[in-house]
Amino acid sequence: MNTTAVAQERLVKTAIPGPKSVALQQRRLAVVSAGVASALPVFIERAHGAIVVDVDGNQFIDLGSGIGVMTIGHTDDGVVAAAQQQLELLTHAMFTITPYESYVRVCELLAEHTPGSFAKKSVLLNSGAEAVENAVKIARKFTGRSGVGVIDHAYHGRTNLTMAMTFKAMPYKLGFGPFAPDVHHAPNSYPFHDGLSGADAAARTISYLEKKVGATDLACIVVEPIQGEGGFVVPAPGYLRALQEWCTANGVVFIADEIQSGMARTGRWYASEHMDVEPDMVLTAKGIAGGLPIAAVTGRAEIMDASHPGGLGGTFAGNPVAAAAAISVFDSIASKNLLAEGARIEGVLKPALTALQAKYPVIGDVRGIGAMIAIELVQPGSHEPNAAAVASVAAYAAQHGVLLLTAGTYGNVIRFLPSLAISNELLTEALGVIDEAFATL
Ligand code: PLZ
Repeated sequence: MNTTAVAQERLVKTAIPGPKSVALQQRRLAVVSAGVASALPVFIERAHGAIVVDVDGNQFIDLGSGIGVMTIGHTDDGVVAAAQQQLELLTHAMFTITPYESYVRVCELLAEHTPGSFAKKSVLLNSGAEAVENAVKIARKFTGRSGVGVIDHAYHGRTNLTMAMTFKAMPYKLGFGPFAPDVHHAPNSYPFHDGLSGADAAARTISYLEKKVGATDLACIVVEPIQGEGGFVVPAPGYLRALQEWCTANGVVFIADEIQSGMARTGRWYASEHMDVEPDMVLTAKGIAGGLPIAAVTGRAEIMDASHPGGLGGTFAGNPVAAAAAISVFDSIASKNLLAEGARIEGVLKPALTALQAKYPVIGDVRGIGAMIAIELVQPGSHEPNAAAVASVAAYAAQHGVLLLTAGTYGNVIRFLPSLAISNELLTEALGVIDEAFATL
């Protein structure tokens, strides 16, 4: 199949959703669990670069990249070729039965590109939540402690432990408990709302954990350097650094969940690099393999070796096809200098969104780094959330061929996490649609 045949242009041919999507939605409702909802009932047939094509032939500018997965672009030629080639050679072996080189190569690349120049080792998994689970497991084994510190507005997954670590009850947790014990939320740094310096916000987080749990009972603190589902909350400068220093002083493993913020999304390999921290463990998933499912825990060798042999694994974990795709993504980011694209995209999005903010007082905050930018919508003149405005803007954008993702504990954030392959022209065109959407509010 010629994947490059998708023209990089927006095209709305039918009502959204179109008739074929409507028909598929009927079939879906009969057999897919109601628990699996979709933000937009538009069925996607193909995609390339920054354009997604639905079954009715409508072409959308994709500003969400499947929640930050298609970082180097949909059906990237290198990823497709690597996966196709690998499929014919070896589709599965199970690394814990008989190893293969690509698993090792992915771990070498992770050791090279995650922050910190110390010796590192990795374990490969299937999903982000599974990476979080394993990170906690390893930190507990290493420290002999059980407490897990997380911060308000965090998102870490949908499994039992990671539900406990995720902040927002609806839709992630409500009625799904009881949850894994010994997980403790502490206040985060949220400059738009708390106005605190990084040092003051960190002191508040630390004091909370010291009082509620006690440092000597904490195995780890898990933080997203930029909170993803929470609404691209960028902590105040110095916040993460102070948390890390406290962790180091107290024998607590400092874990960066970079599942959404990592893999070149912010113009660095990992967002931690913007914040002057070298986490003891870094978690990677989403963008690592151009859409194939693979995830990783990478950490200081002595921590990663804490598990007894046989303690870590999983049937599909580190699958050879997904590993081949991951190697290709690492190669593309390095050889095509994709780290430069984050700054380019920020350079288009931030000024344009700031200009919209001046025009539409419903936009309370513009924030983010690289290709991870968000706007927080408020009741004009206040910091009160405005989820209704977010829903209207996203709906208008979808009707006009722009896929927008929402976020935030209060559902009042629009996040922009386009592929690094998106052109300035497409970005500008999408921003024009968003401007119209605000004008119709
Ligand atoms: N940690 C920081 O962003 C996944 C979830 C979408 P999985 N975020 C998108 C949804 O509605 O399920 C995520 C994340 C951070 C962990 C995860 C979990 O990664 O691969 O979805 O398990």
